[in-house]
Amino acid sequence: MDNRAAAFQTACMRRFVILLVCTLGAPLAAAAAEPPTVEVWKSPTCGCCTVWVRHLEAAGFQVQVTNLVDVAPVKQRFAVPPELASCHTARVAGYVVEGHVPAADIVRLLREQPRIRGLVVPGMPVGSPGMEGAGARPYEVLAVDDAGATTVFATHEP
Ligand SMILES: [Cu+2]
Repeated sequence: MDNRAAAFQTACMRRFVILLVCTLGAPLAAAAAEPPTVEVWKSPTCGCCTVWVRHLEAAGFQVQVTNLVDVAPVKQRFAVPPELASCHTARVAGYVVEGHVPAADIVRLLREQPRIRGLVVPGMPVGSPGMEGAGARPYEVLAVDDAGATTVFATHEP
């Protein structure tokens, strides 16, 4: 290949890359501006679940709620370890979100995109979003990896 052919090929390649960035970049930028929809499964009578949904909406998330008398099969389907379970289960961008996880931690999850199954707040700690009230105590948001092992993702003080 002579120099001119090589230069032409490089120019073509550069144009191709620019085109690729332009076509892929626009929808990605739009996606970044608009947070993805959060799907939530909860019991129809769960009050704290509804307050948590309102908390997500107030933070700018679109939320799609499915009411189910028995949420356990959903937790099983998304491989939420039973000992880490809470009242409601959610999915966003392929991650599972179990329990009263603050919206700010979901925003961080979507920004950092760690290789984990999702985030959980086991039980229903008083002081977490949707569980406001007297007797708030510190609680942790845990990251669950694909093996079901946990690490602390965030700690929240009352
Ligand atoms: Cu709850």
